Amino acid sequence: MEGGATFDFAADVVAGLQATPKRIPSKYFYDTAGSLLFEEITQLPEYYPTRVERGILTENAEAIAKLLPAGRALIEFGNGSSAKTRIVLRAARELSAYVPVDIAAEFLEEQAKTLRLEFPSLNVLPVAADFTRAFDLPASLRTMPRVGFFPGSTIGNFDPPDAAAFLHHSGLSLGTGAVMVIGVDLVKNEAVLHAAYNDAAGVTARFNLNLLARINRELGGDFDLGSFEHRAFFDRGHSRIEMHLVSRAVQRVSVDGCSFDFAEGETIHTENSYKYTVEAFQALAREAGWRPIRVWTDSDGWFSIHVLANEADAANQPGPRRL
Ligand code: AVJ
Repeated sequence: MEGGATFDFAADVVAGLQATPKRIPSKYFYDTAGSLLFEEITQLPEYYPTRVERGILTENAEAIAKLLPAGRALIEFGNGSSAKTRIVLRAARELSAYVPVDIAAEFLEEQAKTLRLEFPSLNVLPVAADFTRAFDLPASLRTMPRVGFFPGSTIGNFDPPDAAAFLHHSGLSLGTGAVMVIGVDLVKNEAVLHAAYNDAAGVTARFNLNLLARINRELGGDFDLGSFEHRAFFDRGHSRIEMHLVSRAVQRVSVDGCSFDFAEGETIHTENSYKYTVEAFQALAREAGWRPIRVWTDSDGWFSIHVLANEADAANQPGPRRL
């Protein structure tokens, strides 16, 4: 997500380091180095979400394809570079259009070219936009029924009110009658969660510390990477993994002409990754105007793929709803 027009890296870093407690938004993990490290994370034995979600998609590709009858447009929140996109595109024959929506316009175009070669009959129409806000779809989609696709439990990076706001906005962008297919990581055994964010090979630690390296590279920061360490833990009260960078000593760091003091043990909060129960996620979706119509999980119940329907009156329906 480098160079996105609506992201102001310098201002967000300075404001976040001036705040108490210190924090930096997790969206800044993904420069080129960070994106490569995340790719590496998805292949780690401890990092189950990518593998398990891919399994659920593969097993249920036919059922998902039935949600995409001829003439529908598939709108992905994200650039569509993943193997998961291909599982859906391969299963969904006769899709009228595939629309990846991402802030990073250049990467989006590259991905679109690759997909056009792989799927010559598919109309790939990338949209460069910040999908956390309402955005306009290409005019050619106006008459097509729409299906949103938001895999990867990326929604877990939003605090629940922001997740609800995202779902509400996406409902407005996709329109009444739209369907949303969304991957959501689930609450589970704490040891499994802990290991997924504290891998033995230390890739997640490098991913977290790359944020400081990126600040040094792009904002002229002078972080000493050896003076900070990775910490990740499950906070059951908030139902989220928190990632932090912990200062190993009293130190002063300067970024973009501003200096910041750290106490020994003080942290920069770099990420929240919320874990839901199926019921809690469905309640959030309902609040945001979507009606849950299907959910699949793996046999361990570690990850979920939800299908939601955007009905004009979904938020106002009384009583328990059909599943
Ligand atoms: C891309 C947000 C789904 O929260 O698991 C992986 C990012 N952070 N390891 C997640 C992440 C640390 C990931 N998401």
